[in-house]
Amino acid sequence: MTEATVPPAPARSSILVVNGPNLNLLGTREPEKYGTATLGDIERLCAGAADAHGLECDFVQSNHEGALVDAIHEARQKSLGIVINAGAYTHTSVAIRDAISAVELPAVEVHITNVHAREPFRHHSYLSDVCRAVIAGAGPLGYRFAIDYLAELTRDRNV
Ligand code: DHK
Repeated sequence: MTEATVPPAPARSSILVVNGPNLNLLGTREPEKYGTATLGDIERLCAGAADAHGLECDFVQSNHEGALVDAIHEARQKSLGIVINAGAYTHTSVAIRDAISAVELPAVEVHITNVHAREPFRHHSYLSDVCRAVIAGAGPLGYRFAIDYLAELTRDRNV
């Protein structure tokens, strides 16, 4: 088959939304900091935001670092981008950082709280400089902003 007759690969239409440790407890976890929205509420928010752009979301939440790395690797073949709240692994995980770098997909780091207004150990992120954008302190809306950004970034692009 000549190059001219090779059909174009179908455009990717799915964003991977990754949530790390303890985010399964949203809704009841320190609501004065994290609010009362559950992880299910946030996933519905993400799905609605993606749908408005003609996109879909895949979701993963795990309390285990390796499971998050595996999920990021799987995105390489099927996702157009990654939204990631790695929870506490944000501040500790070279492995998650390296996974984001390795898959070469645009990623957005999200935090529900403003980590820069919290304890000093939350001010450093291993992920920020390998992500295209960082959103912190906007609550669950941060996930929606991240999806809007990725949709705009990848519009008309077969990533
Ligand atoms: C969530 C966590 O679980 C913390 O470990 C981070 C982040 C902040 C958030 O604000 O969503 O430090």
